[in-house]
Amino acid sequence: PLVPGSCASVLLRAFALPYLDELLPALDSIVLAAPLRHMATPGGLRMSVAMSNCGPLGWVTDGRGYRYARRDPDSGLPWPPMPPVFLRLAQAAAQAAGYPGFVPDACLLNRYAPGARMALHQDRDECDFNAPIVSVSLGLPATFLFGGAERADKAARIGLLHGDVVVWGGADRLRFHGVAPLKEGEHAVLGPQRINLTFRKAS
Ligand code: MD3
Ligand code: FE
Repeated sequence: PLVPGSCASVLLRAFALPYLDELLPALDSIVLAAPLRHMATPGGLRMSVAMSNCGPLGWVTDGRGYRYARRDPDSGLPWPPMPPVFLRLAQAAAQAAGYPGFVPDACLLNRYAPGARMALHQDRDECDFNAPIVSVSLGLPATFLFGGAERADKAARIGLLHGDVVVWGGADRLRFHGVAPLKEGEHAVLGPQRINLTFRKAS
């Protein structure tokens, strides 16, 4: 269990490291085709995290709300395909965490520069809350905030490092969560940033 009293999520320390020689060049290609951008919340605020997507569906936000879309709204093109190494990593992690048969159709790329953060929220835009979300942390360390069923519930703080993978599912799937402001730093491989990948079954 990640925190006492929970058993639905599994932290796989360094699980992504053996995949990175293949995964990082694929990540570069994705952000060339679909650049990271600061989307606007429905309320009109610019997100401090820069985002892009790969796979059949991509998560977007704008003045009309949050949703999954088949096309990049900036280019009008379909999102770049999910590279085979992304899918292999996500499926191996889900399997190792006790979720066999995970088939993600969306991968959200989040880029945190120092100071960027993600406020407490729930992920509710997917159709099937029985499917887990697999997250892969790359680059600078971050403090993940793992709250409860209500926004006001006290959040546990979990340090996530380069290569860590977390599989979030079951009773934890709708818990509030967020990321504390990223501390300044320089990662040996990724430089002054953290990149997080989240694999989802959106439809
Ligand atoms: C726990 N991203 O993109 S990933 C997000 O590090 C998001 O960029 C964070 O929250 C990041 O929506 C955290 C880990 C994560 C993702 C989804 C969850 C944890 C979750 C859904 C339910 C519970
Ligand atoms: Fe989230």
